[in-house]
Amino acid sequence: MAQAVVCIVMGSANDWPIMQGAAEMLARFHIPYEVKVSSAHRAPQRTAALAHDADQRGVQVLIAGAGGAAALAGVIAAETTLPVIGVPIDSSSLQGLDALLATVQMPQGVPVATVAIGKAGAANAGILAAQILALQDSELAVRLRQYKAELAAGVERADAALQAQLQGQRDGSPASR
Ligand code: RP5
Repeated sequence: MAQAVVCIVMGSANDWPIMQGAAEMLARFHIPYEVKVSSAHRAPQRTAALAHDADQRGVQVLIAGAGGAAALAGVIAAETTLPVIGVPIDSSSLQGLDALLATVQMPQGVPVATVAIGKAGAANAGILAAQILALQDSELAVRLRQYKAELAAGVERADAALQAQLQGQRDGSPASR
């Protein structure tokens, strides 16, 4: 397997159904990644070591997802100069608002690029990691442009389908007879 250039870390194995979205995006763009469970609160030394050694393993971007009082992304950012993307996870009774605030409200000097809560955020974290890597990888930049074109084409198709449906309703309505 190719050397991982993105490291996905999550606070609990229970976060995987959400964080899988980041992994799927990385796979789509042919980016080798590794996935790890580590917790800022339950395993602080493991988390610090994982972040501290990341660049020596060839990692270029870290994605950290956690719920509740989510310190994971911030603790990782404290231990590395690699870019860190934080994904707040809606795993608590506060539906991720707690994790969002804990992840985004970093003190000056230790940035975490925080994305949306939950599944959309995890997918966007994968795309953002790809965009960072694409600065030094022109083939990856081409794949990202294709992805954007596919998004736009999907909107065109959805609009065409809606227009056809509305036209069908108008054609079938009593007022049009
Ligand atoms: C956080 O606490 C984890 O990221 C997870 O979202 C949440 C609950 O963890 P578990 O108790 O399910 O392991 O640290």
